Amino acid sequence: MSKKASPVAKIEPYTHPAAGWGALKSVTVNLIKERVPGAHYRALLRQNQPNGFDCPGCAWPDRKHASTFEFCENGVKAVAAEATGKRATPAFFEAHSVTALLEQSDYELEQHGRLTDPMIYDAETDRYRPIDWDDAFKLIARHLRALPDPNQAAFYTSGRASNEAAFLYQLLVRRYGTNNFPDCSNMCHEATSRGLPATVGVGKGTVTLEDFETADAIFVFGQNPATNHPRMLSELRECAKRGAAIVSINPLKERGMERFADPQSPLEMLTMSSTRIAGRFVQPTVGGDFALIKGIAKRVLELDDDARAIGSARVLDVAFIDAHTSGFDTFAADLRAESWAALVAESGVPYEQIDDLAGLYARSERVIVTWGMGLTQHKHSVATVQLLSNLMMMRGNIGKEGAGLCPVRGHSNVQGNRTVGIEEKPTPAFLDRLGRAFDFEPPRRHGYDVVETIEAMLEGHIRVFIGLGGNFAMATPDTPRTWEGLRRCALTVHITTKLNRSHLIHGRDALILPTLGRTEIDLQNGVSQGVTVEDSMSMVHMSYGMNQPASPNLLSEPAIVARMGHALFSDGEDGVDSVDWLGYGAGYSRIRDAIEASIAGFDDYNARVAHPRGFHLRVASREREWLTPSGKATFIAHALPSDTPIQRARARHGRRLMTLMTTRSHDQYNTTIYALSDRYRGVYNERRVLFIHPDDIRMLGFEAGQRVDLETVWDDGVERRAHGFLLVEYDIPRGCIGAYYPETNPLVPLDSVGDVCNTPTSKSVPVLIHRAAQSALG
Ligand SMILES: Nc1nc2c(c(=O)[nH]1)N[C@H]1C(S)=C(S)[C@@H](COP(=O)(O)OP(=O)(O)OC[C@H]3O[C@@H](n4cnc5c(=O)[nH]c(N)nc54)[C@H](O)[C@@H]3O)O[C@H]1N2
Ligand SMILES: Nc1nc2c(c(=O)[nH]1)N[C@H]1C(S)=C(S)[C@@H](COP(=O)(O)OP(=O)(O)OC[C@H]3O[C@@H](n4cnc5c(=O)[nH]c(N)nc54)[C@H](O)[C@@H]3O)O[C@H]1N2
Ligand SMILES: [Mo]
Repeated sequence: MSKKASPVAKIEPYTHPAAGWGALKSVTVNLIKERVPGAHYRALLRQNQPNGFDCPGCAWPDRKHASTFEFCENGVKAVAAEATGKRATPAFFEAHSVTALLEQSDYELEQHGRLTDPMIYDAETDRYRPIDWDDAFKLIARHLRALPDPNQAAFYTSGRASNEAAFLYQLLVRRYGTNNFPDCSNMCHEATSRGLPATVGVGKGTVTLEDFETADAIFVFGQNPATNHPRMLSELRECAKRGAAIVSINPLKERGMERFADPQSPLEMLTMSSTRIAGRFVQPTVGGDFALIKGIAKRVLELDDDARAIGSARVLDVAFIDAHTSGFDTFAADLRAESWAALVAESGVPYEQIDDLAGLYARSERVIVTWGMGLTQHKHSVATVQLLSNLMMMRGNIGKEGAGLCPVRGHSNVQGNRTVGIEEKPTPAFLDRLGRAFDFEPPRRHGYDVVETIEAMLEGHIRVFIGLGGNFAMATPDTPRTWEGLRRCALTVHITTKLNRSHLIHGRDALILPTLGRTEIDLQNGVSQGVTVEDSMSMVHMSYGMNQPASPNLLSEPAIVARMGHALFSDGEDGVDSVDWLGYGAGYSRIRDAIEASIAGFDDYNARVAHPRGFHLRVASREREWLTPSGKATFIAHALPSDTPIQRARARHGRRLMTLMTTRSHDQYNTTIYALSDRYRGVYNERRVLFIHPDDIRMLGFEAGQRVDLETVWDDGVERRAHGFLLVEYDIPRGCIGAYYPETNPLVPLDSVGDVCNTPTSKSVPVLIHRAAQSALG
């Protein structure tokens, strides 16, 4: 990739509170850089407001009592990226071959702006050229019909798609005959979605925003809200102000968890003051949460023993455990048998701190635990999520006001996508109802997730790849192998707003289908259409775009899916399909009626979602109804992991072996790189940085500011290296290092996945650090 003359890298610790004036400045810079037309500014004021659009940034919910303008720096960046004045037109593609575009960095690709017309790859000129929409749909239908087995096609979804688009998409795919639904969730909160059903019956969180108003303590595991869920900080600020205890559990002391100046608060902004957020910082080793949570639970059990011995009030919620749960005795016996030495060693957290956390947990009447990628992208993530659920059950902290489980999802509608059927392992009940509603027999065989899709591409089994949003080539692990897989496909199709690398790593035939963004007016037959989304706390609401479309030749996502369905099922020799595809594309309330008919919980969908703030989709566990086989919430015991890839690699390489976590900078949205800095971590104009403990730099014989290469320790004979990372001294536990994704994805082996969830272990990669090869310097 080319390196244009770029500003010099600078490392300078950030000493201000998170957000505040720095955020306002960053917003202004962004709007100018993106050349956002003035008329689109008002869109920023209607973000997450009734009758406005749902912010495409993150899945954190909105407050009922709308503040006039819920300001969020990274929300504005997401909107500005979509409302940009820049365009990637057919003339742009005429001027750049795919080979030439491949030389550009992800940051440069993002700068070309919005796509304007459907394009098809032409091998002779190595360029994308325009194609008519109808011809594009016919080409897709031809490829899909030519496959001997529908399971040879994979249909990816990224979590920005609306409920309407996602529902229609899954209907198309299942009528076609497969459950191959790899989705971004497979790489994200899958450990939550697979872990929670076994303990509490539902793979979703149990809290709503109101619960934050009365929680006594909030434990934040593995999350960087100042960057990834900035509106969560306003909530935590309120909690901190009324005296709730906030604990950050993270190998890094993320700045936003220390002090926060709320741009919503004129007083804080004018007086340059700020609010202290977390009162406690616990820094486990990367992947140490499993042992830490188990340690807290063990200590809570001991505190209960002590209370019983002196006849004072029990620490355990015995009434809850008796009435609502099963498996407690086995769980407790396992905790008692675990040695403190092992728990302390594996967590990297001193006993005194574990004791302090257990004391806080036991004293607090109402506790919320929140978690993000720091918990879900490890080998033992499912077990870790289940241990967290156990801990909460010990004191009845589920299904109680002010308390509960709060997984914090990423993409703004990733939770809704799963609800409406983007699921490679659908339940029989779901399929039965869908089949009844549409009078067909849906495929029963489980489909491929993300990792299985890549494996099947490499085996030559998957021939057609269709992506509803996202950037599959960059978001996925083992980059060179993923690229090889994509290039083996007969057809790759991307429904997308902007150019990204996935469009350049293509199959023999390839299509780019440009779509409206959520911020844009979506007219069908002259009627403005809204779409619906479900946030991280199961609130479903309507979103109306308000900007003029980036180009007259864009189609909405539901319209694209509808016309694909029409081309596939109604245009062929089989005659007209029983599903009125074009009818669905022409009015989305009909899609919502279809969702109501086929998915539980959506009664009166159109009516309920018309309410300005939408409605809460029932979560049974929140109401202490346990949809587990036993009908009870279930304690699940888990032994401390042994013989993990990290442990094996460390046995071979000793202290030189490092556990790498790959994470987000402040200036990116997943694979979309807005700019090259990471303000709160003190990094400017550089993405290839490596956060490392100063003593580890010395131990390895390096110096801060030096460039190094990373090499994965894996046992399949494949060499995995990433080059040219700048060593940055950082307050991070010894033996652990951090760097940004997606640059580090070539280091994540395809078969390095979480148990049960099959999520790439993006937060625990065993690596060695080498002096940079000469060629990578300069
Ligand atoms: N602006 C912006 N917003 C976003 C995104 C974005 O890229 N940019 N992405 C969206 C998406 S899809 C998602 S999933 C979310 C992601 O939001 P987060 O869950 O915050 O994701 P990350 O930044 O990958 O990592 C989170 C934190 O995990 C910590 N961590 C790493 N390893 C461990 C560990 O072993 N234990 C613990 N306790 N902590 C650990 C890291 O230090 C980091 O602070 O944000 C969403 N929102
Ligand atoms: N190493 C490592 N890898 C990771 C992670 C990590 O922490 N570390 N995180 C993982 C996680 S949590 C996730 S969620 C995945 C993200 O994986 P993806 O969801 O696949 O990736 P994104 O970067 O969010 O996708 C961005 C692209 O979506 C398209 N897009 C944007 N808006 C729209 C829209 O409205 N409609 C359509 N159709 N397209 C749109 C644009 O073309 C843009 O380039 O990455 C995962 N990969
Ligand atoms: Mo995510």
